[in-house]
Amino acid sequence: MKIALITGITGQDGSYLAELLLEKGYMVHGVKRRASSFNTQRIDHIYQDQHQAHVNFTLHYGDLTDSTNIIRIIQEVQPDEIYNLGAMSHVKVSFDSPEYVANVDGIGTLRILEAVRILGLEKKTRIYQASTSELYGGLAENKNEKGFYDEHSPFYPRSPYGAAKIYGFWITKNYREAYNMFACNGILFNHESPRRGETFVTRKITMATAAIALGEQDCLYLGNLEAQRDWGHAKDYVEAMWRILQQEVPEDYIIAMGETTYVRDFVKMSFSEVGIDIEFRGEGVDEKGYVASCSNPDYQLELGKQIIAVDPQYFRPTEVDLLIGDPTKSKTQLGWVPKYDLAGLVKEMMASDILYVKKEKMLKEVRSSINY
Ligand code: NAP
Ligand code: G4F
Repeated sequence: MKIALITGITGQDGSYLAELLLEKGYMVHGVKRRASSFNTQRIDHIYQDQHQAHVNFTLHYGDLTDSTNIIRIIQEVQPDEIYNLGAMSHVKVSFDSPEYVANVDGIGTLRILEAVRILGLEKKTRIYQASTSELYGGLAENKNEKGFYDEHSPFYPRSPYGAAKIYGFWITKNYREAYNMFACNGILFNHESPRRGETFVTRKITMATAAIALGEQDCLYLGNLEAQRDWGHAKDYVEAMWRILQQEVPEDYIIAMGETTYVRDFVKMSFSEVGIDIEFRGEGVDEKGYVASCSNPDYQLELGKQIIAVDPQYFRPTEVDLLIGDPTKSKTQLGWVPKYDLAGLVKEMMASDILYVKKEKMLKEVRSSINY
């Protein structure tokens, strides 16, 4: 039985990857951080099953800033595969905590690689590093002749997050070349799901769409509506991570859908999914979104009501304007075929967030009806 160790197992990707590897018969170990309140919501369903004999799932307390802890966990687990997904992953927040991001996302990667080397596991343990399309920085002149970023496009990170991740990328490649380790970078473009953190733009939009439709929120405030992203589904992307580590030769791969969409259009798609059409008027910070029509009898939205506005607090000091990746190498070499398109992703996220907001609304009503 193969043994996998996942850092960042409590995150969006970690939770889907854990499910995938368990399905494939792996023994899965995960690193979770100690927190003052529960932080395992995304994996509780797996954890609760662990007492059943067939579930091989173990969690270890740990942190990527703590070398001795990382060495001890890897020594105990003796993994065949390590997926280093742990990171402070929010680009905007990285401008507030640049040193912490460098420590976790940059040096944290080195700690994993060094631990494997110190323990003499270079031949046994394969390592996946969660690299990112943020490395490209969205510079138009760096796209290839087909208009995509590919595995040869130059990097130009535009945030402390991108700068930390570029160290993670190069140190992974260096350890592969210097010590012959099976260490690979997955350069993943944005991927989302109903488990996406609530402060990333897609989830912020689908949660707010549900809350506005159900009368629980008046207006959604966003930052740069002009940004364009290549969005896929996290479930498809963790499958690619696994495929990267099953190859004969270690290499780096882009994982992307090859299509890009404006943030503004993601808003329109989310509302349209629940029968509400939005019309945008105005420009820059004055741009606003209004209800143009509402065909869903369950939602009582007044026509012409303003429900979207721009709030400059969500702008970044330096922005990545446009990302679009070329998945040719991953499709041909890995045989990777995504099951979701953007419409399918939005549909799933909206269905999930409508249920979530309905449940929250019901709980609020129950709580307010209890006379303490
Ligand atoms: P996520 O939901 O933010 O999850 C990040 C995980 O890292 C969480 O489990 C978090 O723990 C953990 N973590 C944070 N700081 C840590 C530390 N100091 N030590 C150990 N663990 C720590 O991110 P994701 O979307 O699943 O992304 C997974 C990885 O892929 C990240 O490295 C991200 O940078 C990278 N990536 C993501 C995308 C994307 O579009 N999703 C694209 C490219 C690359 P808590 O739950 O305790 O916070
Ligand atoms: O959803 P986002 O915060 O994701 P971002 O910055 O692209 O980063 C994500 O993808 C990277 C891969 O390219 C990962 F490496 C990283 O870990 C993370 O998962 O923002 C997407 C775009 C940005 O251009 C942002 O300026 O949406 C724009 N945006 C507009 N309004 C907003 C908002 N972003 C957020 N978070 N919140 C807003 O209100």
